[in-house]
Amino acid sequence: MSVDQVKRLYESMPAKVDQARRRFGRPLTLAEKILVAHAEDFAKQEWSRGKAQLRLRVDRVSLQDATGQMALLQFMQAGKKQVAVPSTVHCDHLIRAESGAAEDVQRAINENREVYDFLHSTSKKYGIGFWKPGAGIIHQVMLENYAFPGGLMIGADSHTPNAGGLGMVAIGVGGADCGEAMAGLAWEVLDPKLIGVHLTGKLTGWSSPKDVITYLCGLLTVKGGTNKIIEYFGPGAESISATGKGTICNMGAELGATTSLFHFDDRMAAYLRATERADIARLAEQHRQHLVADPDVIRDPRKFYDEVVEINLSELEPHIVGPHSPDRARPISKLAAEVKKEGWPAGIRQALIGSCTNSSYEDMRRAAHIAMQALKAGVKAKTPFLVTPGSERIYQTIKRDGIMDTFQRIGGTVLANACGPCIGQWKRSDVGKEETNTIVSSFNRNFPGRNDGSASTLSFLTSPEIVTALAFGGTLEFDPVHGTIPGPDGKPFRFTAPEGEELPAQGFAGGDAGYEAPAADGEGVQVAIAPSSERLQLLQPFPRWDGRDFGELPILIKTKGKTTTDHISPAGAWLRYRGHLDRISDNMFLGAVNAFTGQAGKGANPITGEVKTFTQNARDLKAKAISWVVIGDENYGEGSSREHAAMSPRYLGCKVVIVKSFARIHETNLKKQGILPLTFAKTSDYDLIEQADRVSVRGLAALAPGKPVEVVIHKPDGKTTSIQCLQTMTDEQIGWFKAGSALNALT
Ligand code: MIC
Ligand code: SF4
Repeated sequence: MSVDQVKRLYESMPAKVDQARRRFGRPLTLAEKILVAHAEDFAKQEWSRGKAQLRLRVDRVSLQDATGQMALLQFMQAGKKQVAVPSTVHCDHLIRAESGAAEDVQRAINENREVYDFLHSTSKKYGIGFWKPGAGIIHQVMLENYAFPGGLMIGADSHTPNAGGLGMVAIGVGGADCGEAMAGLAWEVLDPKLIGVHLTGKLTGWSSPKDVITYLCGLLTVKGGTNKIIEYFGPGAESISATGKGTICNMGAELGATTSLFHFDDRMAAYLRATERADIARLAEQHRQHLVADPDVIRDPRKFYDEVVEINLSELEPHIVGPHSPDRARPISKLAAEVKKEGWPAGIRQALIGSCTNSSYEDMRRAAHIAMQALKAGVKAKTPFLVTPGSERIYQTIKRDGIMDTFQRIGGTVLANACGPCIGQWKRSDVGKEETNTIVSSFNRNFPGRNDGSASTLSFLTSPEIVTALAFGGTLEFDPVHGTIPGPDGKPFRFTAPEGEELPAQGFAGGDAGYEAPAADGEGVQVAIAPSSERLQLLQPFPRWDGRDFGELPILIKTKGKTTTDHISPAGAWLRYRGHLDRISDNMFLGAVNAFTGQAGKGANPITGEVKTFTQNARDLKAKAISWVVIGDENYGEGSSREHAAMSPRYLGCKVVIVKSFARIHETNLKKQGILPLTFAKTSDYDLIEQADRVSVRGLAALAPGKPVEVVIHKPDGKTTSIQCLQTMTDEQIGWFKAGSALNALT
């Protein structure tokens, strides 16, 4: 977005915000100001938190190479010549960490040539900016180049909210949402409730931005932010750098939040200037009052936010979360006791820093400060140490400033500027497949099987500086804040608290950032997909609803416990097939735990009784033209924005998903793909459903917003039980269901 467009947005804000203040009869929070300023039609729009469906005009769309393939395939079906809003594609997810930055990028280019060519040529053709493999992780690149205070962005990745660190409303969505916004349609989202987080005190010593969010994850849990925006404010916010704010907003995705953001302040202005956007910094300073909440909101937040959380940063202890869920939190000082009690292996096998959440200059500086202390004292790292910088800009800067050298001197490996081990793109050979082992990282997600494909790996998340110190302690029983480790002379060695400036004193290093602009006229650019490709497949429209109720459908799977998108559609090696719906559907539910047996990935075929993978069973049902249902637990579909977790079930015959509760992005993805998402009105009805049951859904022709749906459970002995289920579909979404998908409804 050009400076002129930002200027126009800011100039349009006072009148719109004023109109909203009059209509709502009260002052506004920052999130509300931004939403109001982006309403498609403020006057016609209904505003009601937690109820209304907002139609918004977004300023930007961001895509990465794994989810972006489907987003672009769907965009292409709309038949447009150019994208209607500024958009970029970032090649970051497909690079496997194996031997170090340069070799890994080259290998990725060779292995993924077909996909990169597709992304490159579609970008060129349709007016989309292209960030080459190795240029950086989407969210870090967005923060450095495109995010700006007061803007509204959507991105096909759940950690898009990273840009909230610069005061932007940035929301993770499925690829279909992106495709539609790029085709020029308004974008819809449930008017979110608002959580205000009031920050007082000051981050000092070992405490870091990561601890704000890991602490909050423990407090609010992985579903605590669902359909809510988290707005941070208060004097403590000033003690956090813009990139630190980014860390907090990024990992707000782990609360299921719609997004998170901070009010505009001088730290953001400083970051904008350091990343060569002084013009935007100046504009934001001129319009400062519209880029923060109204003074009355700050004075009396409880009146204007739905919930308020108080955090005194001066008292916040460093936290660590895990294993297996980001809300399993405790202060680092309490970890050793829990490790003993739970019998987790205390020895740390790998320590990893970086990722989109924690790879700023400040993060690297503070981690290097810890490493330097150990180097000076002659203490050796006890675990392998892997570093993923967030962008080429960070990579070049830490190289110039000797930080990379410090990491290498402690035996660390600097990997490509990419997702790598965070998303299972990690060739690890130090442990056996089923071996229970412990790793620590500064990443944001730790679902089973995520990093190295093994559900036996226990992954703990904390700040980069604590991860670095733990690499020297080699055990979860070491508390770097209070404890000591043996020095080379046998005497106890104690780390002092990390230090590190937030921005490089000499400015960021330059170099080839890895960006390629689209063609001025894309008309002649060819986008080719070989029919024999196993990586890319053109999409065929899903069939329309046939107008009939669903009668006695078998249950393909009833999941128990956490069913994240990593359980439904695992990543890692499967990232290879993200552009090929048929191929990727072979991974469907591989990680999901079968409630009837406790086993992951497998279940009895509802017709033949044979135990096979859920995909094999689904393909068998599909061949017999039998549709099926999914029964799920709480916060079903938590985590990633990948719509494959909705498309594969849809493609293999799923008609309805009935769960205790949904995560926001996944529920929308199901609606977009024409699957009926229902929740049990009475949560305990989940327990009524047994393996051999059949499920009917009645009254579909009368589907209407807010109207419950009757579901009938048929027992094998002929008995039936009728239960009530709820749905959250708007008129438009009911239209998608009837058309077979949102895309069918468009064309
Ligand atoms: C993730 O962190 O889980 C991912 C991989 O970035 C996903 C996107 C994907 O599955 O491609 C996300 O966060 O949405
Ligand atoms: Fe990549 Fe991990 Fe960030 Fe997702 S969370 S964008 S996989 S670095």
